[in-house]
Amino acid sequence: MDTGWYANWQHVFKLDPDKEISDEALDQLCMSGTDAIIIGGSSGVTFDNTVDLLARVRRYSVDCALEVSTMDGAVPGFDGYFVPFVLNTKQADWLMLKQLEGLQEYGHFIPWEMTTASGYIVLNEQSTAAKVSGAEANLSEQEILPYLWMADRLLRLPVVYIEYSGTFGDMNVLARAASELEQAHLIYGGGIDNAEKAAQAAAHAHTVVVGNVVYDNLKAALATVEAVKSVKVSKQ
Ligand code: 1GP
Repeated sequence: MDTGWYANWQHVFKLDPDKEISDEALDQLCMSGTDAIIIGGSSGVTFDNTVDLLARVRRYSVDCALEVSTMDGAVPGFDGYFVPFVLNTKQADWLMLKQLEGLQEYGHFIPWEMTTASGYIVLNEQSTAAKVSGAEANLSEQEILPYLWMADRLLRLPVVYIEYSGTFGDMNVLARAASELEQAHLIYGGGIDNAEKAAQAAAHAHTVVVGNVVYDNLKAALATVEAVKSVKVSKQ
């Protein structure tokens, strides 16, 4: 059974602390009925811009989690913390070494009960996430399977994150991931810019993450909440 603090999250907006967002837009996102806001980004994340965005989201009752990708951006006071491990890279930094550095520095202060390792499989070669982490993103469905087994069955990671950041992913791959996982919570993110795509991802993933479209088309971003929720209701 999925018992993580994020277990009931079906829809999440991911906000980048390095990007501007108006109070009006943030109000609509936080009041949209989404289950949570995740704060995280692949570049330009600092303590100051992370604290600032957390404080603004804290005016609302919506849950707020941090995706910890840099030491600078490690900020206390969130409802939960995801620590990403990029599985499909050969760069040890992103596999384990940066995370280890974090523990060496802040290990005594970590709220373990709300801190969760998420195994990322990064599948868009063009994304900043892929470039920064050196991910070998050009993988076929067959090639992805060992990563899923590694994450879910060998390492028993609580979360597997299928990350297509910036482009809408292959839903056959996502469906396959959903059917292969035995215990991990499946998160999907990437290229969701309308209700239809959100619904497609929600058919397979436990949690659907909506990122960039928030900055490009707020109305379309808001429509993804209802789309995800109705797929989940119809699956019950
Ligand atoms: C990024 O998975 C998220 O980490 C969301 O991706 O920005 O493409 O929606 P998009």
